[in-house]
Amino acid sequence: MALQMSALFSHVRALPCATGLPSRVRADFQRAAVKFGHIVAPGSFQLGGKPATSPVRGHINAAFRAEKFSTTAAALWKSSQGSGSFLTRGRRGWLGKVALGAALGVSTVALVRSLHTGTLAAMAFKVNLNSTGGDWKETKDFLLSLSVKDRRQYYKVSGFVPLDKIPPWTPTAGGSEPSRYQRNEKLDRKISLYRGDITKLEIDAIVNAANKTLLGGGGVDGAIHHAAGPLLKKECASLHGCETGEAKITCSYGLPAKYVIHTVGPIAQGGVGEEERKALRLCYKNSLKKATENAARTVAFPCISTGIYGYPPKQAVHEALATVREYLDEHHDKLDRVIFCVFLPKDEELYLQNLPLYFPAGQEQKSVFPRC
Ligand code: AR6
Repeated sequence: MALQMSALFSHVRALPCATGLPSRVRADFQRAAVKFGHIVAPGSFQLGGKPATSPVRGHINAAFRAEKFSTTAAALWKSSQGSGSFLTRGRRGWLGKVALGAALGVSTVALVRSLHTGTLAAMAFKVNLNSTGGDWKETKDFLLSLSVKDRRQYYKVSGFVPLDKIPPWTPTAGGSEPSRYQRNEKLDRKISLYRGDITKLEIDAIVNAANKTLLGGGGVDGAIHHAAGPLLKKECASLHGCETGEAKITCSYGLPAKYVIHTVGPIAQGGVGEEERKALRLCYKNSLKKATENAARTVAFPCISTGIYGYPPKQAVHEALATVREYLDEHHDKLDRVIFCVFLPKDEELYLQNLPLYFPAGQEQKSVFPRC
């Protein structure tokens, strides 16, 4: 508990608007500091200082998860509300309020309970995922600061699918074709084939097969925007589009996934050449790169370009599997699971046929090179 309190106080110190506190609230803080002086590092409780960063949120969340702090200060909390000047604006507002509540000794259990019933969180920050009027930056900061469990109350989709309901694919012996890659045991349990709606997956990131505007469309793109709510489009608009083969990342708002990675596949209605093949590979590679850059360890892909953009699924499956295999060979320590999320039974069949070529079983492995 000492550690958690110390973290909490040091982060209260870090809250940027703390310098603007009214003297009454400042005094409350100082009283709280004295009260917890025996567990707070000397000199760690000062007002003013560095800007709030995500570790601030992390520590506050960590503090929430602790069993309890001490006594009550609800009245002080209420009075600071009345003063109307404690971090009332901006994305740090709710953080400050939560930090104040905790720092002043509201039991963590009470804090958690009030967060769940929406009292404290709702007082501090109104989350409205159905309105275009909301501030996407504040909402994003708020949602990304929550644990998966706390975020569940904001899902707009029903029947979410957690990772433990998506079994890893077990390498099996290849069919008639020889395996194209050597076996790599480090990749065991890192691949899944899942047939269903990608918008339901409660994982770190889902990939969207978007278009260059990033402003939504049909197919999986339409499903993702519909389920995420209008703030997704607002954040996407701030990204100024995306070129074919590139990838950009956003918050997922009402979706169970934490992030959406938007990529733009090649349009292949006139046939597939080297350019389209390379572009499709880039979609997978750049999406995985975006995931690892953002510490997203579980990622799901739809069958990019194989719907409205007309890339033949029988060819696309090889580009998808080869690119993921090569990326995982190099970065297996940064990813826990890559899920091929297919929607159509014929795509599931294609992946079942081809997975053993890229993720072969040890004993059954065959060489890609002809024997002399
Ligand atoms: N979950 C998983 N996969 C899905 C879902 C879903 N909810 N819905 C469709 N799919 P497409 P594209 C599969 O057409 O070919 C949009 O208008 C679908 O069965 O969504 O890259 C964009 O804005 C198919 O296998 O994407 C672009 O303009 C795969 O998702 C354009 O379509 C991709 O089909 C992009 O076309």
